[in-house]
Amino acid sequence: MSYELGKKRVWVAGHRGMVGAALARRLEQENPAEILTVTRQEADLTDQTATRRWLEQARPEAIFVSAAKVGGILANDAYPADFLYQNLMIASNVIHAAFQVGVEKLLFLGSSCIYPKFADQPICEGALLTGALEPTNEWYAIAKIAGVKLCQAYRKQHGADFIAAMPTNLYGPGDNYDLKSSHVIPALIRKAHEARQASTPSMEIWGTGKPRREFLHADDCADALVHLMKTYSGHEHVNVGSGEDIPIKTLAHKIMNVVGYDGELVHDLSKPDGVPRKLMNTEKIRALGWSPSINLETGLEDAFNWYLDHINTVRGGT
Ligand code: GFB
Repeated sequence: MSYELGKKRVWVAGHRGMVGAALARRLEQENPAEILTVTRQEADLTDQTATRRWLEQARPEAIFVSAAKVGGILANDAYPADFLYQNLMIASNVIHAAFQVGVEKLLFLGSSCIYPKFADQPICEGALLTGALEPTNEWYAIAKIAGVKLCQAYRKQHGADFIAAMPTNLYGPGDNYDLKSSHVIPALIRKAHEARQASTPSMEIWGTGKPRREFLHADDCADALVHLMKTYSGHEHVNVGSGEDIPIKTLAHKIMNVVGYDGELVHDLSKPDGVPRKLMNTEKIRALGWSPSINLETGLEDAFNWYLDHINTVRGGT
């Protein structure tokens, strides 16, 4: 199948987030009639009436649901109600209202944390709901699983062309650099930079450094999502990843190298490790003709340069 975005009215829900902003940049190449955006002040997507009103007025033909409350391992663990409630509401409100106003195609973004904590590696799409979740992020995962299931339910009951993608851990321009709520890459970029600036002999990483993670640059992710929108229409969600993972300790050394900091690593073992490993099987999206183009080293340099350019304005910036 081929769904062309050219001349369409496309809404990027969550355009101020890292993925939404990358999507808005990437979509320009498709020559859509219009890329629609709305701020939280104009339409709070956790509010059913406001969401419906916005969709009735904006009338998009295609929607990327990249709006979500996101955060790193500690934020997920510390604010379970916020992560569960806000993400459930956004998914329910946007997907239901999209059906009501007759949107042609919708792509919902999940996350690799929806898979069981001890899933076989690399994780196939079919591993969903086959085991217990990782406790630190089960709240976020449950909301994202509900979003995937909503897409499947509207497809099954009403024939709506709603699909879901499951991105791995993402990083890139526009990331969150607040040390309490960020993911590991922005946290370590900031810590290494500040340690270098202050000539501190060591910098801290959380946990043992042994967990392995797969990382994908936000621009690669946006490219994959546009590709899926154009080429995929099916019940099952699709994994979006780089196909490679590395231990956190190795990642830390790569980041120190990019930043130019050569101090020691100190482990804060009071912080959680989370899932031991979550490498996704990406055969399905590769068979659809997509593969990533930004390797981790280049991507980390890009993220660091973005951080330096925005150091006074980034969320959680110094
Ligand atoms: O990126 P991160 O917060 O997310 O942590 P998760 C990844 C790993 O890096 C964990 C370790 O093992 C952390 O303990 N780590 C080391 C650090 N130093 C740091 C640090 O300074 N900051 C952070 N944040 N981590 C999230 C989920 O899990 O992944 C979300 O909680 C979502 O639901 C997201 O799925 C993609 O990969 O552990």
